[in-house]
Amino acid sequence: MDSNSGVVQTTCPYCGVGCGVLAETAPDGTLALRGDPDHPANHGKLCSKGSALGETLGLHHRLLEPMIGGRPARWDAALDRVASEFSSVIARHGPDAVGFYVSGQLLTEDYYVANKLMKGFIGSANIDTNSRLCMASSVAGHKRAFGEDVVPGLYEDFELADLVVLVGSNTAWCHPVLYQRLMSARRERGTRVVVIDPRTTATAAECDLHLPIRPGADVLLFNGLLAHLAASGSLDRDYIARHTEGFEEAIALAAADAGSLVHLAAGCDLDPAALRLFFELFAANARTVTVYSQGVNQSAHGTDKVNAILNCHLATGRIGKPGAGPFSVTGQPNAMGGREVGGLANQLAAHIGFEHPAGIDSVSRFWNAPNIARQPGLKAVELFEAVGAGRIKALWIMGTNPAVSMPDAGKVRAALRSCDFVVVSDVVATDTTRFADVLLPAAAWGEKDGTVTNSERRISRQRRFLPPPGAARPDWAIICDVACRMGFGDAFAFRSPAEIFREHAALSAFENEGRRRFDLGGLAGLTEDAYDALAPRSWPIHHADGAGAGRLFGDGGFPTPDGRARFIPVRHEGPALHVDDSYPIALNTGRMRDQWHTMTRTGHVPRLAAHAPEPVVDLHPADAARLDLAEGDLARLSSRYGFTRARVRITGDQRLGDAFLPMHWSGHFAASAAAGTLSAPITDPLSGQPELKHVPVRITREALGWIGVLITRRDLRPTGFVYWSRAATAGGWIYELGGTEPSDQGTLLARKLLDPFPRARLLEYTDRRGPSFRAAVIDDEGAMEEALLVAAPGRLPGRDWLVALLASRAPLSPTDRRALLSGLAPVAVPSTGRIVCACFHIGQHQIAAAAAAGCNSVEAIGAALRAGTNCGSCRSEIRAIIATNRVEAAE
Ligand SMILES: Nc1nc2c(c(=O)[nH]1)N[C@H]1C(S)=C(S)[C@@H](COP(=O)(O)OP(=O)(O)OC[C@H]3O[C@@H](n4cnc5c(=O)[nH]c(N)nc54)[C@H](O)[C@@H]3O)O[C@H]1N2
Ligand SMILES: Nc1nc2c(c(=O)[nH]1)N[C@H]1C(S)=C(S)[C@@H](COP(=O)(O)OP(=O)(O)OC[C@H]3O[C@@H](n4cnc5c(=O)[nH]c(N)nc54)[C@H](O)[C@@H]3O)O[C@H]1N2
Ligand code: SF4
Ligand SMILES: [Mo]
Repeated sequence: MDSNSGVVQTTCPYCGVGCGVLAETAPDGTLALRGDPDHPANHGKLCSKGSALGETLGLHHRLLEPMIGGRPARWDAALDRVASEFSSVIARHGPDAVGFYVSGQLLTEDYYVANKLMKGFIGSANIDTNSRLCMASSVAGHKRAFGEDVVPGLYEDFELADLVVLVGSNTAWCHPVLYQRLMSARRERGTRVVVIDPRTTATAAECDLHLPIRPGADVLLFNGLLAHLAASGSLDRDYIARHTEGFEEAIALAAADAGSLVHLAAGCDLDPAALRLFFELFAANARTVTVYSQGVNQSAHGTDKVNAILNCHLATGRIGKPGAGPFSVTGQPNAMGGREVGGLANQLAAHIGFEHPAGIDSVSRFWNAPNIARQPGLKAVELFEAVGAGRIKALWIMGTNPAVSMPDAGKVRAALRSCDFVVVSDVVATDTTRFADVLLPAAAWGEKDGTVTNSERRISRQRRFLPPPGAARPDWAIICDVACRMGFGDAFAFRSPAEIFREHAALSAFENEGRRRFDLGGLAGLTEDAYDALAPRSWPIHHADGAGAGRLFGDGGFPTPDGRARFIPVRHEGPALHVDDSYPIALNTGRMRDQWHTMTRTGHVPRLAAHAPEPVVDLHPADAARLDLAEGDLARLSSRYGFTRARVRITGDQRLGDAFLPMHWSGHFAASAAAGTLSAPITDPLSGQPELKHVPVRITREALGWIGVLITRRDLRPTGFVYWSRAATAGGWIYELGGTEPSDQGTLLARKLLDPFPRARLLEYTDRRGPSFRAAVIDDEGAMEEALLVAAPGRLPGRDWLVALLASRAPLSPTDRRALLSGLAPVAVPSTGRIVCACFHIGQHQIAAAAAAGCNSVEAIGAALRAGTNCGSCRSEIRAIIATNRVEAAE
């Protein structure tokens, strides 16, 4: 940190790319954030979410003081209460009657003390993390093949590869800066890119070959690839012989499973010629990187999917070499750090598991913790089942929103409601904080110090550049205070995150002797100053100085007893649940470009909301026709577990029979749109990761009698509506409303939203012929404070000008007032359409107009409108709009 100039180097709190961010405070106190040109992950670039970080620092919904039973309390009282309830449950029912559910949003230091408290001192391993929903299959796959959870490669490999295969990864939206690094390399050196995803994603829109695979068929595909590599003489026999075990069994099963190309293509529902092309590309390119994420992990057979991919890399010796390797990209900012400390219930600490008593004894001695847990604990889905069944009586949730993000989320909410004692540490109010008996306000990004580890094992500092608001405190300090009150003061007397980090580093090296690659021994003696100045470095780190490690396993040396990697024979199984007459559509869930998870932070930023303002379910045209659904209809989706509602979008990007729903909308942003409510709590038997990418659903049309829009400064959670969803806009919110009542009843219902305002401030107009209703609320300065429009479906007037009036806060002219009542804009406001470029706020219609006027490349659009010239996250969408324009022009 350069304290003189007021520039603080920190790390983005969103995805696992782990981009460096500079936070600069000007002399007048204003804060500016930008990409850190010196950070090796991003070299100064940020994506749309990273670029908007400055807009998330407001105090919207921030928790500012502890609460007990919904009432403000002092820290002392709250901490005493947590410690005494946990201690008393443990005394009465034993340590396994309590649980922690933590998160990859936590910093390594927070994570370390939470894990140490539960496993070392409470003596139970019932601490699990949202990484169970995210990375568990990759962890299990790495451990089976390599003996340890290690990602062998570096980001540079994306740039050095000749072929990059993206499997179940919408990299363009979910790891955008890394994706842009790949795209620059592709422009410079012609890297071939293959995308394996059932959907035509933004990532698939820009590749050499897209394989729209049948959901869940990845094991079959990679078994087919392994068989092809063997049959075509593309194996690295030397690497196999010197560094691996089990090849013969794996190839035998793969060949039998895959069968002929025609059989294989039918199983994967792919064109045999495209499949062959992929196999040939893979066979021909020694420099191949295979990137994978949730399309692989979030599956009932996710671990097998991971190993099917690893088998192909081991068989070709393409591992840990420049431009070659399997690459599991991590989701959350500190998914990797959580794995390092042992945050998963089936790991103990520092990459030591529960398999060997010697390892457990070693940690027990290091921590001086005779009461250490000796068995794995409950994994997330089991943990919440135990809460629901009353076996877990006290639960502490930190930095995650399981009421929305867990599968079968309705049941999770019921479990939380029934639990005797629930503690939640969060930075804002969420759907989960509603269930808290004790609510603890945590310091947020920018307000706390610590470290995170990104997908390439690189540890970076998050540094504080703001004071925590109100009484908010960093998680590590909260956890240590509770531990002290439970009588474990000696082991939790940490005064700083640096002190915790030193202990974490020392544990990683303790009695290690080269057995575990995760080793931060070189950092165990870091001074406070050196910790403050710590530059981003990849582990293993054996020396205090130096650049950190490079690639691993290029010349074998796997952390298994014999130093060899394991081939794992795997057989195709497919998804756990099948579609049938009652639930005929396979629902896939995942991410949108500009929202982060349950929208607790990104949902409040207008320019991030504009890209996807409503919960939308994507359907293939033929499915929509079969289900009698039209574009923009409100759909009801139901699975065996629950139901949600979302708008219909009809798109050829979906496979026939599949639908896609984003995972982001919670009860804070829509009436009932949480994807987790539909998802099945069915898990991979090895990793415990739930199958979030596949659940059979039924989709029907809600016969809406009316629709409405409320444009307002108020932050509301409306009740009594069949449908509402909201999106942040400049100066307030836009609420979409709808109901199945006849439209006059709908008007009455919607009109109630205006009850808080005195009649004198209302302008109202009911059009009996329509019938439609329009109203506006005028503030003391004569500006529009709120506007409500209600009409029959398809009859709502345009609202762009009302949104502009809300933002302007200017007093209304007489013309504006007349226009408010007539429902017609006083002057024609050109509609920008859905926002595509979040950085410069450029909409679909503007890009289409520029394309029609002759801008026929992404570069030309950039020159004309600036769209796509900053973070680049929208470049593939711009390309798609240009292509559509070309088709339309040709017709
Ligand atoms: N914008 C944004 N970025 C994020 C996040 C966010 O919330 N928003 N979250 C971060 C986190 S925590 C994570 S874990 C990552 C996730 O990053 P990704 O894994 O890239 O994201 P998802 O959209 O969950 O899923 C990826 C793709 O898997 C595909 N898929 C579904 N089923 C299958 C299948 O059977 N086989 C194959 N091959 N593909 C399939 C889906 O169609 C989807 O396009 O993103 C991180 N980055
Ligand atoms: N259907 C479906 N469900 C999914 C997925 C899917 O693809 N489909 N993906 C899964 C995956 S991969 C993931 S990672 C999860 C994510 O799911 P969640 O973990 O539930 O998502 P977030 O919204 O990131 O929740 C993080 C919470 O931590 C809070 N927070 C942020 N910083 C801090 C901090 O420093 N301290 C504390 N105490 N709190 C903090 C935020 O305000 C927020 O409420 O969702 C999973 N659920
Ligand atoms: S790619 Fe975007 S979200 Fe991910 S770390 Fe970088 S700036 Fe943050
Ligand atoms: Mo994740």
